[in-house]
Order: sequence, then C-alpha cells, then structure tokens
Amino acid sequence: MKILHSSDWHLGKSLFGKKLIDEQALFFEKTFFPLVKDVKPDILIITGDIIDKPNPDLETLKLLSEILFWLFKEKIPSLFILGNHDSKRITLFKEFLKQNYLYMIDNLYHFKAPFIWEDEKGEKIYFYILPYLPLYEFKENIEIFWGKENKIVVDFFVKKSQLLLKDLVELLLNLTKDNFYRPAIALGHFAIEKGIFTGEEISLKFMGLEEVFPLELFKNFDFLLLGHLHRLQKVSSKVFYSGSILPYSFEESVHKKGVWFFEIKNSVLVKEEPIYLSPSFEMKIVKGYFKDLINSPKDEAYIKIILKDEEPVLHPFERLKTVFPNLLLLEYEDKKTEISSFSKDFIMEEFLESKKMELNEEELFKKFYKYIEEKEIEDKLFEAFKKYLKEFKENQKEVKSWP
Ligand SMILES: [Mn+2]
Repeated sequence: MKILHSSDWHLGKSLFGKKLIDEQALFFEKTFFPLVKDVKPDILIITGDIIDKPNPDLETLKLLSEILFWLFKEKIPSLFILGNHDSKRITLFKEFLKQNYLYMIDNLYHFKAPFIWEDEKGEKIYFYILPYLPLYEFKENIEIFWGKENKIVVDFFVKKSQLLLKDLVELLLNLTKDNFYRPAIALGHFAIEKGIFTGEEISLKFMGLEEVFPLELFKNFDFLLLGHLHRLQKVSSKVFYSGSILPYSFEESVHKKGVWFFEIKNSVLVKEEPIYLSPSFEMKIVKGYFKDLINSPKDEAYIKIILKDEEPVLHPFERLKTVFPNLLLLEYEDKKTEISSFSKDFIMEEFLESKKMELNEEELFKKFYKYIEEKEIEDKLFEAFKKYLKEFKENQKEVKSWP
C-alpha cells in the first residue's frame, strides 16, 4: 500500500500583498502532478489548510476544482481533511466527490468508525480522522456520533467547565479505545509536542496559549500524519508533518519543501521517505547598502531587502523595485534608521504636502485613514472623528482662555 502525504496547500494565499495563485497553479502543473503520476499512490492524503481563507475567492475555488478534476481523471483516490484555515464551503459537494474517490472529511464520524482503505492486493489500513473543528462544533459532533446520553460523554461535560481541544481529544480517544483496528493511522490538523513551528501557522489559541497536544495522547496509534506545522518534519518515530507545499515566509524559504511517501506491507510500515519538491518561485533575503543594490544585476526572485545604510534613503522601495521587480519587503538593519525613515518618508512628506495643499484637519484625517486602511473612511467613523475634533477644539479654547 503506497501512501503520499501532503498538507497545508493554502490555495489563494498572498505574500505581502502579492497573490501566489499563479505560482501555486504552476507548482501543481509542473511539479506536484508529475510526481503523483509517477508514484501512483493507492491513496493521497491532504491534512488540512487546503485553502488559505474560509471565504475563498472564485480564482481559488477554480484552482481547487482543477486539482480535484485532475485527481479524478488520473484515478488517484484522495482524502482531504479540514484545517483551521478551511471552511465547509469547500466540502459542499462532498457527496458527489465521494462517488469519484475524492473524500472530504469535515466531521468526526471517521474517528468513531475508522475510514477503511484497501488496495488491490487486499492490504487494509484504518484511518482515524480528526479534522480541525471549532470547539462548539467538536462538542456537537461528539453528541451526534456518540450520543448525548452516552455516559462517558455526560460525565465529561459535567466535570469540565472550561473546554480545551486537548481534553476533547482525550475524550474521543477514551470513547474509541475499544474500537482499534490495525494499522491504526491518525490523521489530524494540530500541533504536537516537540514539533517545530515556523511562525506561519495561525495558532490554535485558547486563552492565549497555543494548544500543543502531548505525544502520549496518541500512543495507541501506529502512526500519525499531521498538518498545521509548515515545516516538513518527523517529530518522533511515528509522527510526520509534510508541511506546506511552498515557502510562505522568508524565514521558511531556506528549508526544503516536499511530501512524505509511505509504504505499508502486511500491516507494517516498511518505507518512509521524504520526497523534496522545488518551489515554483525563488524567495530570498538580501542584505546590503542601497548604492550597491541599486547597481546590482536584475533579480526576479521574491525578495526581502535589509538595508545596511545608517542614514535613511529616500523612497528606497520604489527605486529598488527597478532592479528587484518582485521586491516584497524592505527594512533597515538598524531599527533606529527604520523609524526615522518612516517619519521622513511618510509623516513629514505627506504632512508637508498636505500643508502645501492647505488641507484642514478633517481632510488630513481622511487622507491619513486612506493611506493606512487603503480605502475611503466610512461616514459613521468620520462623523465620530468630527465630533471628537470639535470637543478637542473646544477644550483647547478653554485652556487658552485661562489667565
Ligand atoms: Mn497551515
């Protein structure tokens, strides 16, 4: 039985305002599809964060639909689970997709009754599936699938006044413990103890604490294939993250991306191998002085520049873009220069310009709002500002009129 494990596609993601949809499409066409065709897995697993936003735009849905259609055409059975970035919008057609061996798991049913997969030779594996769900839905699911009157469930909710995802998982394991078939493979979207974070993960925070599940909790499983952490890694002898398909931050761009390949024979994991895949774009951090960078050869990579200049440079971003057309981020090595450049570039210039144009406070605030929010101010907010401005001016008068 051959398993290919991928995760955290984040279709529709933007990086510092740059949409990556074309790069993602290119990655699937030139890299991912050829690999899948080559490996021909008995099942492809995608452990969550399929799309980047719960409210995907049409472009993103189109790419997802193209990927699904390709998997269907090539007859690659595929199992998707929801991550914290996904929403049920993408599982709307799950009953139709299921008819074509594309499974979208958005509830806890297959934790109770494992998802059984059998290859042509009769090798069987059992997936216990834990998609990411908001707490209230998690609770609802437990009551639906295990019964509101179930004694273990009732006892649990009577005892717990404050719910933690961890506790709910513990409850699930307690409910499932007599229903273990082997090899038992857990699929989930969460952080586990000893896993390495990249900083790209939007944390599954509860009361300000990232929920990190203890390894001990899953000791009954033969192995775990997980999503959420963006680095490809093997956390313990049986816990695997395939990470995101592409680098989604400058810090992560130095680490290798890819998928995990597994082979199971007679219920035993006989092969585990990371398959590295090159990203469809180059990402790097460049450090230097402005005068050197502006005279360097043209570079199309996605770039973050760190300027070593101690004195702020005028409009460095716009000027360096002529050499680095995909410049995404610019900062100064010395944070003091950064602050003075910000005030020089924005506050002073904008303000002086406004003075030249003789804008009053109201107009100036409108301009400021537009600059920061990149949209016109709403009437309600503008009215509130005018009210406070009036109060402020009246207070000023009072102060002035004092002897
Ligand atoms: Mn993710």
